[in-house]
Amino acid sequence: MDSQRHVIVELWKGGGRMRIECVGSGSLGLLFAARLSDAGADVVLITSTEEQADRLNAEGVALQDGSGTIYRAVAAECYREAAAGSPDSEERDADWLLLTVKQKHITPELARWLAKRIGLKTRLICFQNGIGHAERLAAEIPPDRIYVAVTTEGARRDGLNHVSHTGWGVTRIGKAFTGSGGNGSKNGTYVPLPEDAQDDAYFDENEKNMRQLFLSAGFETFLSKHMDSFIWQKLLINAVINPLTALLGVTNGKLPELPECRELMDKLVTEVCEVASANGIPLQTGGMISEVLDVCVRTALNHSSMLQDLASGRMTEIEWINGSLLREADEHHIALPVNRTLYALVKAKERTIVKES
Ligand code: KPL
Repeated sequence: MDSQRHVIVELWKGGGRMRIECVGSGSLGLLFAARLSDAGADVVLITSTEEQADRLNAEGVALQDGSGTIYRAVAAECYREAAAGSPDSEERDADWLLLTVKQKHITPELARWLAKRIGLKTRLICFQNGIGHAERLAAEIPPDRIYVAVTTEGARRDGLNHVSHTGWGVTRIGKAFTGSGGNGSKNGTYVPLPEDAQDDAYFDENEKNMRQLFLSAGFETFLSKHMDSFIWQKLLINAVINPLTALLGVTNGKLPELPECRELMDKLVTEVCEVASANGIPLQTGGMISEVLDVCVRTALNHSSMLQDLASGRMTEIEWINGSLLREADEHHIALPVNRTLYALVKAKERTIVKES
């Protein structure tokens, strides 16, 4: 155990171990559960099926990375079972719920279930792509308990309890509703955000302890007061890369190599920057084109999540990525012809191949 982790674990001995519940046992849920548990947290994974919960309880999470496979014991509960009983005492309340399901699974029923799961001290961190989920959850959950996160950790689920950590990234976490609208803009031009000072009095002890836990688990993590800006940058990246890779059936790295695609990418970025700006998040087109190309290079071998969804006959997240952008654009009377066309093509593709209802 390295010295930093040792200090954290010592710190918790007085107040007990930090209790984390990962709601969603896909690639990110399994990754966080294994590494945070390894770092000393008490972790419970909430699964969608009993089969997965049984496998996890019997074998733990098998986490594979460059240095081999580790097995990490975690407790798992199936969502249906967990829904039947609510936490019986404050002792059992989680400190943090990590919501790692996809947007399409954030139904009013799940929001009500989460609301019951939130005890006196519990806070919820949402790791979804796209926008609109925090607002939907806030219909059932006190807004000051809702956090959003943007992560570039790379993970792939290889089985019910198997996950590969395919690339280390950066994770930013902050309150979903700050009321400040902080976005790094100055005179209408996007200025790259400096990281907020991590010892800022704005962040409370629970937030700082949670960050320390993530750091101890090896995740480069920052608390941020400007999540709006990070969310929109990620939204733009997903709105460009995901539908194009999904429709063409290519890896992320292939996109910039195709001249027709490069042209579409430029147009898509320009459109999204216009909507972002109308929403008070001025993103600079040139800077964002470079950012998208950089992500394509850094994740060159990735099959985007939308490509994976279509390949497996699942509904995609198009509704919460390009679909959300279209709805925002309509409110501001902005036309998004390229986004609209890609949105329609992915919806049509879903109709032809989706196996799930
Ligand atoms: O987030 C992603 C996704 O696939 O959803 C990117 C950044 C495009 C990486 O594949």
